[in-house]
Amino acid sequence: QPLVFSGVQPTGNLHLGNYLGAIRKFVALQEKNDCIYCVVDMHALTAQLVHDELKEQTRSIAAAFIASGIDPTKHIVFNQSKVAAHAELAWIFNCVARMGWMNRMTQFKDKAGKDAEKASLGLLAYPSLMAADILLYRATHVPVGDDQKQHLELTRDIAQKFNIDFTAQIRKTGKGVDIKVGDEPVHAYFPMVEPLIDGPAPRVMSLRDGTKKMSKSDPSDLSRINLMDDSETIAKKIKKAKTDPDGLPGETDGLAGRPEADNLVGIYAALSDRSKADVLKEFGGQQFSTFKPALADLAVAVLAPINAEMRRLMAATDHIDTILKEGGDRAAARAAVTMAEVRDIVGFL
Ligand code: AQP
Repeated sequence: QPLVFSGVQPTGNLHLGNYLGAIRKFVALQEKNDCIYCVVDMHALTAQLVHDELKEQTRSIAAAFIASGIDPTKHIVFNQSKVAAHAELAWIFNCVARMGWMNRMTQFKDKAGKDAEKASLGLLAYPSLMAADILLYRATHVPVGDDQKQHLELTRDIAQKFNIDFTAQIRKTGKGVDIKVGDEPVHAYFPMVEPLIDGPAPRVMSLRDGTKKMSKSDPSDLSRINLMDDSETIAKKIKKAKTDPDGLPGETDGLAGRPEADNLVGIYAALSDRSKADVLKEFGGQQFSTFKPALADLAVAVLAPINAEMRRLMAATDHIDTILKEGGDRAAARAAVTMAEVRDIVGFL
């Protein structure tokens, strides 16, 4: 039975990269799948420990989910800290995962900066908590942007090592399935999750530098389009976006070595649910001075209704708080089933 899980950190304003790389996919997946979407507030402490706006930002991510079209009555929307089992399973995974695996994570290296000794233990263990988020619900599919690929590989490594280390104990519970890892028979409890990364904009790049990903932490606000930007700001940012002097090519091959052009075409394609090739059929041969206003109109048409609905939802927070509370209760009930089995497998009395 496929189960979709993904999370977004309440660490600042959501931007177009978060929307196209993650939230838009969440919306599409809910049509045919059972989905759990989480505001990962425990992860947010790794970015900023003392955070006066954490509650507001948690609500605002939930508002973005709902304003984008996620139905919290059919699926589960909640904030991570409501379900303590995330931390409990993460502790077990801390004991399964190896230090070397964590030290190799490029996100840890980027965020820890030059003096990794001074980074928090939480930042190093971030992928272990992420593995717990996903595997607590025994999720099978995880829609994320391309930057999370390495963390999902680590989630698979943790699941695999747990399955191998505890295979005899899993067999006793009768809750696993027989698989082979190499030639070794393993009774697997946790599934191998599939990352869902594809699409025309799996990594939306900065509008100021096509080689850097669009990011909440970029000091230049012109580098990103925020979901809360008004229409004029969106148009201004796209107008100022860096481009090269050539016009748009007729085919995708012509985007090679042109990161800024590739990025803008990818954004257009993702926003209009088309392929890049299809977008270039329409705009190939034209100048950016023609393409940019069309892109700005499209971005405003998609984002303005989301922006307006987010503002409406944020004006009276009771509704959001109720959704998160009910979602948390439903998530906790599912998590309890996994944790009872995991405690038994591990040997906790
Ligand atoms: N630029 C991006 N393109 C495509 N997808 C992206 N995601 C983030 N940036 C891009 C995806 O958004 C989801 C939620 O991300 P997160 O809340 O875990 O935050 P993050 O990856 O740390 O996002 P930021 O904005 O880039 O923050 P900083 O500046 O702190 O690094 C994930 O699925 C992610 O892949």
